[in-house]
Amino acid sequence: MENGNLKIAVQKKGRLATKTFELLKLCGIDVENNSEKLIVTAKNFNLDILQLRDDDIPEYVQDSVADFGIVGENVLQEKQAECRIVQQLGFGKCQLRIAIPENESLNRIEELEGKRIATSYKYLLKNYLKNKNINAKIIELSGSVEIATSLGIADFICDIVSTGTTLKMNKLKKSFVVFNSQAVLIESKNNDIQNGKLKLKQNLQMRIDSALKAKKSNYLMMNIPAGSLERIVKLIPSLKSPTILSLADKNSLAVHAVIPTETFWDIVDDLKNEGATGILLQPITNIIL
Ligand code: PRT
Ligand code: ZN
Repeated sequence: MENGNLKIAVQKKGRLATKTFELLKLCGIDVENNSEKLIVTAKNFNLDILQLRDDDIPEYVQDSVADFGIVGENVLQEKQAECRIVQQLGFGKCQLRIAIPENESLNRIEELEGKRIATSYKYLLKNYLKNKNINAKIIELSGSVEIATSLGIADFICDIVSTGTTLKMNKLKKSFVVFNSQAVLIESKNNDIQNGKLKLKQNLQMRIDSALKAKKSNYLMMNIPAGSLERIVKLIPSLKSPTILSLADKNSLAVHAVIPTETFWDIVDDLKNEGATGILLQPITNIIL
């Protein structure tokens, strides 16, 4: 469907779908999340959203059917598609791990030698074992990998782990990390794109970048005694120089700054000790530096 719209391939249903649509919303893109349709078109941006199985996303992007894709890095690397990672997106975090029966132990990587390991991630596991100089037999399964040891078809498994609950339920425990993954924004390595689309692509990329930066930052506002200004400015890990505003009360000032969210609780006691009052921390939707 060539209509000049930018195209992004996303997971139709599953662990990445909700967060992906949330991200588009944070980018100011208004789109109906109707998973029954293959393609939905944004209402206020020239963007078609292709809703697919996650396994198909790398190929759609590699072949330039979609200009962008959002997929787990585990799937991207497993498929070995010719795609470039534009950005890590900070959600869908998980690990591809070796897991073993809970009553067994695996202390050294060399103990994998000669073992049978069941996985749906044959390529990633093969690469990992090769780098560690281990010869093991990879049993490729397309699903339900966690029951392979109890069925006796493998000694260990290699599967995606997030909370570890699935392993526990199957009397398994986690061992070595084969691959750390999260959702990534990908594009084709083929740079052949029309000018109009390139502008749309850059615009969407800027919106995603700004939404991700905003997620990590908050807007800090407070009133301070004028005499503490120098010391308080030193305490604030501001993205840019903080804004200082005068107040009707000449002995006080208002200070506003964008700060990394995780630093707030580290500095709040020091701010209070310097006399800061009315400390407010506000969420931000977008940041363009
Ligand atoms: O239908 P489609 O093919 O699109 O989806 P899918 O079923 O293949 O994938 P889906 O929706 O399960 O996962 C999509 C992506 O989310 C994966 O490729 C990973 O990048 C990421 N992700 C994050 C996970 C998990 N967390 C996760 N916990 N993918 C799978 N799991 C599974 C895992 O396979 C195991 O069965 O959840 C179980 C383990 O979870 P815990 O929390 O019990 O440890
Ligand atoms: Zn899948």
